[in-house]
Amino acid sequence: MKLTIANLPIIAQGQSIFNGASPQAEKIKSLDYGFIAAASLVLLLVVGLTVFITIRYRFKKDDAEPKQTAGNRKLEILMVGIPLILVIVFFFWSLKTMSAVNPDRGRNKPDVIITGHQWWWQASYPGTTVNTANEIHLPVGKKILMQLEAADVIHDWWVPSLGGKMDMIPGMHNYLWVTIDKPGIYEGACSEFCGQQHAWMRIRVVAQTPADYEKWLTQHSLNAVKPTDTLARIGAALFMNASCSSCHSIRGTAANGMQGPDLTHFGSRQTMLTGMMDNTTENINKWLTDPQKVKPGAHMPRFIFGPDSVRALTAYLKQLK
Ligand code: HEC
Ligand SMILES: [Cu+2]
Repeated sequence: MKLTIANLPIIAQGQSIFNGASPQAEKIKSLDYGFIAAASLVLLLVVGLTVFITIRYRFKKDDAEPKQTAGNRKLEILMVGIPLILVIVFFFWSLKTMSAVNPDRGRNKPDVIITGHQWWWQASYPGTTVNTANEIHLPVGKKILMQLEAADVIHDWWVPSLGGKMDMIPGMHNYLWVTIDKPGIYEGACSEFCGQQHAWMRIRVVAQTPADYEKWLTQHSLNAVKPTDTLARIGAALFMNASCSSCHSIRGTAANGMQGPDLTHFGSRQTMLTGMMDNTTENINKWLTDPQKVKPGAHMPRFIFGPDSVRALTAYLKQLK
């Protein structure tokens, strides 16, 4: 079967760290297993001793006051020594994992710049004109350097099956390496509380074979198509006049706003509003009729459109493949 975006398998739907699909995630997973093993042993020891002592030294009739002992050098060394050794082991193991997963970027240039906005993701690809949102396309089998930024408040990038987690902080450039093993759709979410719609700030990484990725990049470098029928033409005119254009860009038109997602190729996205819903005519109609009802707090105002205007706008947006 040929993999297209429509039939790419959704990997790690449960956003699990145990579902690694990158060498970075694998390294983090080994550390996680180490932690879980050590924590389980400590838990077993504590519970075991508690149960043993409760039974062995329970109060019996006619028991005299037990012998009182103060201080026990051997026991104290053990009680401080074991936790100290555990902390030292995990400290160095964590450091080693961190530098293996996310080495210094040196002189490397980022392959993609991802910016967290309340409550959506912008992705631009240096060296191309591509600027897209929410569905982030990356090639498999290549070490990719992501530059992570924030436009407003602190956000946090985390796709568990692709490894590292990284804060996005206004005014700072953070970097994260990722190598994706196989094509698929990987899900993640913003992991730093960033306001009302934080929970709906989902991430979708669309990992493609290098050939498919290049095709996608070429296609998305193109300007937006012109509306092909009357309804869509009315929609395009409305888009320019109803101030949509002051917040959204559609390359090749006068719309060049930067407050909201770039819509140049909106019609080719499968989902909208950071994975909140499928990109269908019905859902776009709902969104344009009352954004605040669909995603309360979203930084897009409610317009007073009749159903005909909404239909025209949607017809236009659908054509922006
Ligand atoms: C004040 C700025 C602003 C204006 C004006 C505005 N939008 Fe938006 N729009 C946004 C923001 C911000 C989002 C992202 C919302 C989110 O996901 O939290 C958005 C999201 C969208 C989306 C979904 C994009 C995606 O990939 O999920 C569409 C479609 C859209 N707007 C169309 C329009 C249309 C059509 C108009 C004009 C009627 C319009 N917008 C006017 C700010 C604006
Ligand atoms: Cu966020």
